[in-house]
Amino acid sequence: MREDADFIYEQVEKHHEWFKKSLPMIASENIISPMARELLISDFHDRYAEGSPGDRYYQGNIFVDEVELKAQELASDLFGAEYADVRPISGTNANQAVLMGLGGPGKKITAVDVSDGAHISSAKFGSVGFRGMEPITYPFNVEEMNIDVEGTKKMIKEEKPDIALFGRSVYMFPPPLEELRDAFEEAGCYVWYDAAHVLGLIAGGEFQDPLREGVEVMTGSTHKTLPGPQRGILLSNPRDEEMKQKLFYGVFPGVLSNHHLHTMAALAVSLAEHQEFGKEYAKQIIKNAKALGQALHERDIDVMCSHKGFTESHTLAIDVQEEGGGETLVEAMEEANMIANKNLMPWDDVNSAKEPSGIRLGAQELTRLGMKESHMDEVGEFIKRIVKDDEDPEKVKADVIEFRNDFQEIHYCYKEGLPAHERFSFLDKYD
Ligand code: DSN
Repeated sequence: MREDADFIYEQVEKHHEWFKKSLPMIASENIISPMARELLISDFHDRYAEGSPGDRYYQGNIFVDEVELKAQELASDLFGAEYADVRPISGTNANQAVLMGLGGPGKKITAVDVSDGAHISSAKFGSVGFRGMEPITYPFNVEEMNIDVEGTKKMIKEEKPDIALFGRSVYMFPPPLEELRDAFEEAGCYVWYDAAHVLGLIAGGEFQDPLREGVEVMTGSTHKTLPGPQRGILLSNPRDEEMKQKLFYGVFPGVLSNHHLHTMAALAVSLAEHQEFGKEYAKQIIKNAKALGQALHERDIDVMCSHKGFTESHTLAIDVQEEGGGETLVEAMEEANMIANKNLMPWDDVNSAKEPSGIRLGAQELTRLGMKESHMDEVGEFIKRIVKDDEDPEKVKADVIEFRNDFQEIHYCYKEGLPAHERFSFLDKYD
């Protein structure tokens, strides 16, 4: 019914209005650029393209092929990868493709534990389990918020996994890939890195460079620190042709048929933009995350890893068990127009995911809106007023709205300066 359709539009409008007035700090999100966003409503959305450029199962892909080839070229270039597959439609989908190609029942995989910040797709109850495998989890050093080097080295040597998987969703510090290199070589395992959270930092040259540190296949979603469309990517410097073929067929027909062509076009534009603006953007994200960590720490909030500058990425992990736990506090923050998520901390049982003791914060979207280190102090004060002072969220919200008023435009992209949460202008034509 028409009223139902109108209802949906109303909700989206309200959502835009709300986000215009909020501080978005979910570490896995970002705002797509105006040029890339425009492509999401193109005719590419309405088409199918199975297979790969020049080898399709549908007609009508002449220009789609050009875009896919360009996206592959941009991705290869940006990440120094011999092989780039831009077809996965999400990070989890890219992970499933690797598991389809390289994994399988009876194969051994080592991975980070979910409580230690791994993504659910690397868990037994996620994609790894779905492929009939059970991850053996790395020993973890809570002080350092990273996997334990010596323990992991020993474990890889003893277990001799088929695949060693790295990467996390609470990702402050790079895993010690170089230190583990001998162990990988001895085990002969495939080394796989889920870069979703830090993809834009890697591309900007501001995190580690996994494909030069022993990693053979890297996956990721493309809408976090790489501020593209909601989509995935698979990048590899494969050890041989057989590995490349396994990855290729792992994607199609392994885990997808069509691959959502409008978001692929948007991804290509986002990659081009990141080539130009990625370095500067990545640098500022990290500076802002560190500054936010410092601002919270000075306000007596327990940000993990104060002894090592809180983070080397966009992410901060905060222990709020004393202040009421993650669930209660992110709800109060939301009432004050600060959007963050509750998160498991290493000491939490995975079954307490709904009521964990931590909060995860990301600085990538605040940075995209033009904020710098000095603004992080103000953001820290807003958070403190909720977390420490238990102030009425309505009062904090009024101040958040006023503060956010100065940050309405998108940066680090072509057509920089356009509004971040405007109503889509094209809709007016169809009223
Ligand atoms: N679950 C997402 C995150 O927030 O990290 C990644 O898919």
